[in-house]
Amino acid sequence: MGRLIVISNRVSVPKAAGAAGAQGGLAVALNAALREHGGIWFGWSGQETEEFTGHLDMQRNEGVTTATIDLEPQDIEEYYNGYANRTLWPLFHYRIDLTEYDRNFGEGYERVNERFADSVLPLIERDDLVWVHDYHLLPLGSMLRQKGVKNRMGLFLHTPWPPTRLLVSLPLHERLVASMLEYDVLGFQNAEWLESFLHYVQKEMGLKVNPDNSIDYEGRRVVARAFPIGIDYEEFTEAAAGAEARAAHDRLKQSVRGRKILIGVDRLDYSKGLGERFEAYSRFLADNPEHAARAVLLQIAPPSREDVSSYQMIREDLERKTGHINGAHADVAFVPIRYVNRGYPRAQLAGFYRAADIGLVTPLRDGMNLVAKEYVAAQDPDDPGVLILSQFAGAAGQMQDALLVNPHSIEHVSEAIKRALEMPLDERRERHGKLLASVRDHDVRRWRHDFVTALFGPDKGGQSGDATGPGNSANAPADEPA
Ligand code: ADQ
Repeated sequence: MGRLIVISNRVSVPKAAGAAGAQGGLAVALNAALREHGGIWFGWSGQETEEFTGHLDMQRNEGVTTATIDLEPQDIEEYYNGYANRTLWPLFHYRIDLTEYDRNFGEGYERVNERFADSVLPLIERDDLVWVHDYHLLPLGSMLRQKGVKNRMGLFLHTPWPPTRLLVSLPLHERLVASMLEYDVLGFQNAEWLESFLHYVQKEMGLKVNPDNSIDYEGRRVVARAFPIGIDYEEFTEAAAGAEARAAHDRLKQSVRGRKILIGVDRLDYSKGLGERFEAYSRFLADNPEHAARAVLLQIAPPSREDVSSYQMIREDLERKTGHINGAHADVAFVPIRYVNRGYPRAQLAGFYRAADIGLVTPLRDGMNLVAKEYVAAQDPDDPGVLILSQFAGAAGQMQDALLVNPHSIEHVSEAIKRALEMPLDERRERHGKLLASVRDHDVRRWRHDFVTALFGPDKGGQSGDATGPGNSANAPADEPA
């Protein structure tokens, strides 16, 4: 059985057990997959070097081998800040108004993908399975093929896939998508993004999609499927029940002195709909004076991609809105929005979620959104909070028992907040029970099991012929991370 070669833009080096709480569920899941199958996690170190050398920094931590390369400043500017985060990220989140089409970005993207391919090539052995992650590395598989790699290779896209009518605004879009068809497995977060991808290959490339959603391309069969990602349910519920979470829960509860708590936890990103959320909260305060002084919105938003100007703009916009709303509604002993720009250890985050009466998850567009799932997993089942979830998050398909909202409508979100605050205990419990079952059943272990099984292919008991997606793989073994 082959090893796994996981390739992503950045690599998360596994931490010792005591520090495990600092790692995200995705990193934990990929490290578990690497421990089980053996192999290497390869990517950019996050470090800058004056001139690219291709030097591989190999490390072994907690049973997992990582290999990283440094990139030079022009690579980081054109590939990472440029094509990945100024071109593909906004376009894939339906924001062509923010999408920058710069030839240098495209060239830098191809150059860095080529550098990734050259650097990882000597690490790949004959029977290895290659699992590439995300929009940074779409053409990597085709570059590896050009260098003679015949191994099974798969790509999982963590973001949405945009509708064809938006994607065609990208120069050289045909070339980008054709390069993706060199993978054996293409994984998307949900049926909607998968459908958009299949629409593109049919309409723009004239390819036929088989009834099982596979695509025959240049003599090979490419499997395209939805693999909805989940959280590490066990790890998260354990963290939520621990002492660190309880302390964080109590600290937050005491600080609000009996007021209801609404919580938002998002990377500071325009796709997360934070400005619209603040406006909806402001509308709620104005329309419901009886609730206004009895609720607090805690918005945790660690800055990300600070070298990109649209991210600087959203930060300024949110600071202005917070100041404005707090100025209008605050009292000497009360501030309606607590806006915090920092990260927290996962256990503390779990405690904050548990303390909150409402989880406010209102992205304008999101591949999946794990915060919605974490919020549900952290609740007290006897007295759970209410999840308000954007209908445009990939998670909405699996979380129909949340209060689903259109995040663009401040009236709609404001009404949902009121409804959530007034929801009777029976209804809260019923909704939460169904949501919890779905979060538990579609956890990150099942996600990686389903993807790796598909990557093995039909000869090795894989499910590549199964068009119905992970919803049908309830028999997936609950394989434990080592
Ligand atoms: P993100 O856009 O980063 O991920 P999300 O799925 O919500 O979005 O994951 C964010 C993670 O960061 C969560 O685990 C959350 O707990 C953590 N986090 C956020 N703020 C934090 C803070 N202040 N302190 C500590 N932790 C914090 C991308 C896609 C998503 C997709 C994921 C996984 O954009 O749509 O769900 O990948 O595929």
